Amino acid sequence: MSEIVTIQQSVMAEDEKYAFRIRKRMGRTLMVNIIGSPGCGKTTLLEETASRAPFLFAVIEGDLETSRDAERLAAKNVETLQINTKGCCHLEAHVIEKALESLSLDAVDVLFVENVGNLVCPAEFDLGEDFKVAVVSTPEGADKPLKYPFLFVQSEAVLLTKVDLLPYVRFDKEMFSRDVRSLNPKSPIIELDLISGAGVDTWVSFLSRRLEEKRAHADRQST
Ligand SMILES: Nc1nc2c(ncn2[C@@H]2O[C@H](COP(=O)(O)OP(=O)(O)O)[C@@H](O)[C@H]2O)c(=O)[nH]1
Ligand SMILES: [Mg+2]
Ligand SMILES: [Zn+2]
Repeated sequence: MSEIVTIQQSVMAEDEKYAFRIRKRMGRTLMVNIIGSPGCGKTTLLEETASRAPFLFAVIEGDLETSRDAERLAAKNVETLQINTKGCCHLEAHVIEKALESLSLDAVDVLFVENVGNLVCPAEFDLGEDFKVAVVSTPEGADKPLKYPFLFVQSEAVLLTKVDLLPYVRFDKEMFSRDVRSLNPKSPIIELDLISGAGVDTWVSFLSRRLEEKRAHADRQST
């Protein structure tokens, strides 16, 4: 048992080196790691972001199989690279570093990673991102923050998607907000209806603000 723990720790320590290099390489590009269950709306969020964002972005897509999500984003003229993890339930920094070789980031303001649909281990891996974002959709139920606390502690924004379905599903929004706040007092909770697009502007403004902060920070570092 203790051996397994040791191996896991050493793999994660090794990955921290890749994450450190990626963070350095990003320069003025904001890197955002999007984490949520399968079907919560991660790809739809990126499609809607493409229609409204004043910044240019690229996406690294993580899925076990297929390049369907990459194709959806390519149809929106977003530069996308699909990673197939072939059974692995999260992305790791060494895989991201390899993927970066095939992306041209020169003209890109923001790099999104759509992580493998999973609320558990993606939260534990540093990909070299500026911050993680947790996505939950209303049909999943309001109890998810306390059941998967680490993701919500780690995330710098919490997105609640499919709010258009609130009249049809049992979702206690007050409990959800209270539980998120108990784990993470600061991060914004952004409500989204990705069918009508309601809330997407708030998400885009949040990203624009974070991009400005990143650029200001990077410029201070280089002077
Ligand atoms: N009603 C509703 N459906 C949504 C919303 N966002 C995404 N969906 C639908 O949920 C399904 C899964 O979305 P997708 O973006 O592929 O989820 P992903 O697996 O997290 O990337 C699709 O059928 C979307 O059209 C939303 O805000 N409201
Ligand atoms: Mg997807
Ligand atoms: Zn995993």
